[in-house]
Amino acid sequence: MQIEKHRIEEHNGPLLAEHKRKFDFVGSGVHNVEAVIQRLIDFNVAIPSWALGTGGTRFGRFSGAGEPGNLEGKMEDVALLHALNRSSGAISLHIPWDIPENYSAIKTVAAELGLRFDAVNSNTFQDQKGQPLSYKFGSLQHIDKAVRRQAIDHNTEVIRHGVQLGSKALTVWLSDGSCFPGQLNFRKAFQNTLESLQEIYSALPGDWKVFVEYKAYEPNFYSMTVGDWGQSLLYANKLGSKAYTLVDLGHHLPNANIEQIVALLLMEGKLGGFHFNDSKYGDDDLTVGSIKPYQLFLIFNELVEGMDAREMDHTTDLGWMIDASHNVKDPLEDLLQSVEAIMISYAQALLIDRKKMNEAQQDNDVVAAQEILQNTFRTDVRAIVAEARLRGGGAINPLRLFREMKIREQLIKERGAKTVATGL
Ligand SMILES: [Mn+2]
Repeated sequence: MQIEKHRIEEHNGPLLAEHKRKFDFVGSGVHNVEAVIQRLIDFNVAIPSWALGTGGTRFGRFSGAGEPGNLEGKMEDVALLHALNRSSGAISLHIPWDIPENYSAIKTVAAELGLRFDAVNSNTFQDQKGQPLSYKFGSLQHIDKAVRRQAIDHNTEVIRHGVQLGSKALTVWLSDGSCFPGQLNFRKAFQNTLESLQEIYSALPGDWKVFVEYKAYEPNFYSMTVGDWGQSLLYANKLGSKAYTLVDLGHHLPNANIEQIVALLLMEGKLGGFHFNDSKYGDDDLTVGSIKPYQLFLIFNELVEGMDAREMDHTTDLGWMIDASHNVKDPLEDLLQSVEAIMISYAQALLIDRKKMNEAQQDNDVVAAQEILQNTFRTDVRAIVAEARLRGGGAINPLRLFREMKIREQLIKERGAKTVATGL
């Protein structure tokens, strides 16, 4: 299904007066409100192809209904989100869960829906049906050259799919590591992984990037071969100028200062991409901003400050993606909430008075610095975000319209109650 323009206008009409009242109030206190709105209109977050179905845990999966059963259906879902919020105009494909069978047909669908293809993601953390060699003891790090070869070939195949669709980046997340002391020679595991990544790197087209994603633990619980940002940065630096570190918010040990990591990676010109989610304990893959919204704001504060210091384009110079799982919510509603949380934090970060912040830091005025951050964090910018959405042709309240239109019920009617999206 697609959402027609008039349906959005019918939704916005009765909400306009109240929206205007709120926007005028918050907008009048913001000196650069027009510039902020333009930045928000330009900003887009990619939706991964595995986020359109209900996720699961190792204990079970409780599938929803009306899930997209193929890639076209997943693209249709992303287009629904984009029609509602105008900030989700890209899809990130996971290979082999979503191998495009007919490139030109898929590209036509994307063009019709107004979507572009974001980074492509490889998968050497599972054995696929009919796969000759197993990744049980790792992939790019494996002691057996033949297993490494298989994993390298898979990554170059993913690049080939991405080239056909117009993607410009490969994201490599490895589950490689060890579960027990003594299982691995750390140095050899690193070197095998580096050599494998070097081969993958050499297959990258000239205008491509490779993102090396790290994770502290799980599925390996003693060591991860790309376990933290330092290790990822080591690989990225050794690989070359097309290699970057990718930060996934859920992939840190508890209480890690992610905003500081972001600041330093940006300083080094080595932050490439970002996976948004939230967590209470580990890699919980919860809705963005649902647990620690202040942390999300502090991260965006560093992102904006760091990107501006390097004169980077906020929209295109980093890869932005949501990486979450939806065990108890409708995936589309969850994604609308996640995108909204991202836009709010981004808007707030754009409001920070950098001159005053610098002065406070130069004066060692700790109190003033905290006041600047917290006054901004406590500013309700939702009407500014809604104004950007409105000007872009979206809904004032995407979630409310999703429910008013009974979109999930319509998808169930079209697709059936028993469809299950490909994924974990
Ligand atoms: Mn991730």
